[in-house]
Amino acid sequence: MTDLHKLAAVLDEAARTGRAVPRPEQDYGVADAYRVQEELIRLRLERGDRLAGVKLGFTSEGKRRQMGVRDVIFGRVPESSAILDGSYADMSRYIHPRVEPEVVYLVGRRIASPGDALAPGAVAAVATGIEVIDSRYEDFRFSLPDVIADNTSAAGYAVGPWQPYDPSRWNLGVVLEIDGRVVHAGSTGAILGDPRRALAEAARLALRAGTVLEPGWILLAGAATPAEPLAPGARVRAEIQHLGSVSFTASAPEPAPGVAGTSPGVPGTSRTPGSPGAPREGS
Ligand code: OOG
Ligand code: MG
Repeated sequence: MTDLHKLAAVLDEAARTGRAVPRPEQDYGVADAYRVQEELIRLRLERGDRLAGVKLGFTSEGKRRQMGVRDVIFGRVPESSAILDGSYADMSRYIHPRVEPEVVYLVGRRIASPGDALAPGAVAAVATGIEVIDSRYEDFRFSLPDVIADNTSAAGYAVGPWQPYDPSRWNLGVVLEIDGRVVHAGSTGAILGDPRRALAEAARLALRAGTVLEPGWILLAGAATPAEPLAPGARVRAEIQHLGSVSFTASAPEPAPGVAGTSPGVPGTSRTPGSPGAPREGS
């Protein structure tokens, strides 16, 4: 367990400093990997962060094929990683970020078991989201335990306007655009074969990780398409049929010291002071 604590500290530091680390040499299984994730989150919460909710990963074949990993994974979404719809994502936080479109559910009641996920009011609302994933491992390469330990590469999330939840609308078109060009298109039906399974699946994995889903939390159901690299200055937009859209712009690089003038999109110019994700976490 000491080694697992050490791994959590190394991954936490990598996320805070935006510097990639080599994959761990030690062998460990999925159960230990979730322990590392829990410790990693404990370190963040200790610094004053809060949980916005949870996420699933590798719920679609497109993602599994892209990353060479087969099992569905569970991670936690820190509030400090929020990106406001229509604003800027602070690129100085990331190592080698990628973006992917997400169905986002708003949890309506406490869910302590997969059965609770089927109760009326379990989902309070639904929205289109974009997740920023940013593996803390060099070259974005990892094994299944590695990515679980690294909190499933969770690094940022944006949520569009909430919509009433209509469970009959489960197979919906999804597009991810960069600078107005469609880079990935798919269907929400690719998520677990039916995205209505996401809440029960999250509850099952949460239970195994020793936690429950709280009302007001979000759930990212897992990308329906492969992820796309995020370059500075890129404008990212995701749209899901009937669920609306969400967008943000990746902050441009800071002007070199001594260069007069500022470029549009410099971090700090367009954010609401004190908004989630505005200051770098831990600074
Ligand atoms: C892991 C995160 C996977 C998803 O939606 O499938 C994920 C990764 O690809 O680095 O968030
Ligand atoms: Mg995702």
